[in-house]
Amino acid sequence: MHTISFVHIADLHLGEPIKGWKWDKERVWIRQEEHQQTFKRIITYVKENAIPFLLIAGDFLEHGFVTSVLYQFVLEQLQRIPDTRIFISPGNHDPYREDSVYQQETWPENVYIFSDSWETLYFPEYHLHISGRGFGDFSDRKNSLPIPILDANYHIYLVHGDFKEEQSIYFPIIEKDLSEHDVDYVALGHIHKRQTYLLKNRKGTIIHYPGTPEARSWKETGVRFLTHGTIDEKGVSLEKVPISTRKYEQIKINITNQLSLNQISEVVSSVIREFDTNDYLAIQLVGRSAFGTEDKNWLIKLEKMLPIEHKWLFIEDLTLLGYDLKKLKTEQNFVGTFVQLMETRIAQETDQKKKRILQQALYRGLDAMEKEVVMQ
Ligand SMILES: [Mn+2]
Repeated sequence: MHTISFVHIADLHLGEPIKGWKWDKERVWIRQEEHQQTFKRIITYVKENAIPFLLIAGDFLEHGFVTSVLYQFVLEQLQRIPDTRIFISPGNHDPYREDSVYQQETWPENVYIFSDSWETLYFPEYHLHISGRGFGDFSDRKNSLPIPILDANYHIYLVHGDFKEEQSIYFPIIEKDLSEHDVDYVALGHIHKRQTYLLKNRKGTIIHYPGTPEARSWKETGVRFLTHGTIDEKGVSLEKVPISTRKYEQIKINITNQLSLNQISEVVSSVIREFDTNDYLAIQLVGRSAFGTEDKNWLIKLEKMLPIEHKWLFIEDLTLLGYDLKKLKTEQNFVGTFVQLMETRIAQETDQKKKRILQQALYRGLDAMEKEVVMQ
């Protein structure tokens, strides 16, 4: 029996305007270009590994944003792998509508685009059935599955949808119904986070979302992958192959205990040195600090003090206003006594974890007392 090798991707959203861009508009084209580079790299991977099947599980080309330049680019890429059979199951962002690029443009012979009803194709040399369906429009509440094939050797479903979400308006896929099918692998798209499910049915069906190969939002941090799968008599195995061009990383740094700009820059620098100089870093400063109120330009000053090899930093000040402890301490009242007592205890504490808890307790106590004053 043959071993079937395939690459499964989804949710490229090529053409979609960049969301949450944190740098100047003049440079947003760089990010757009990176999404295309990622697709190009996927095609190169398929070519170099002579993969016979490429499965694209929807949200491939963003509806309404596919310019003729983008279409030409995609076409040229697909033409680089004429020996690979390419299957596309349109998603809610690239539905198989009359005004879609899928219906309006011509596609190479090795590309098969599924319409809005299930179809099953058979490849005798691999003993493989592939069933697929696409969105006909921007939403689809009605769940359905293909007609099961009896005695099929290998069977793959390719579809864009919401697994386990029975009320979804984006093609619900019901676990119980799917369990009754003798399918080896369900290649899904829609959820941007990579995930895999295993059904406890006869074939031990594997259901898989590869996630976005290039981050589309700040929720999609870290390295992104394509999925390289194989099916043989032992079953399905999946390999994740890093494919993203550049990573988004979101970092929270607590600066409560940093009292000078130098101290803050040291802490921030040591954190960002852990990351690639190529990464897009969104840094959120949290904790207690009075810097923002005392110096309006402090963030600009801070940025200038950070390692210059990191060119893509975005620093956001989310700190809460700190208290002027020196001043409070001198007050001859309950607050002054409280600050004095807490500072003594913090100074005496040698356990770093307990020290942090005491520091938090100091600020929470001050918050509570402040509220009480307002209430009186
Ligand atoms: Mn998507």
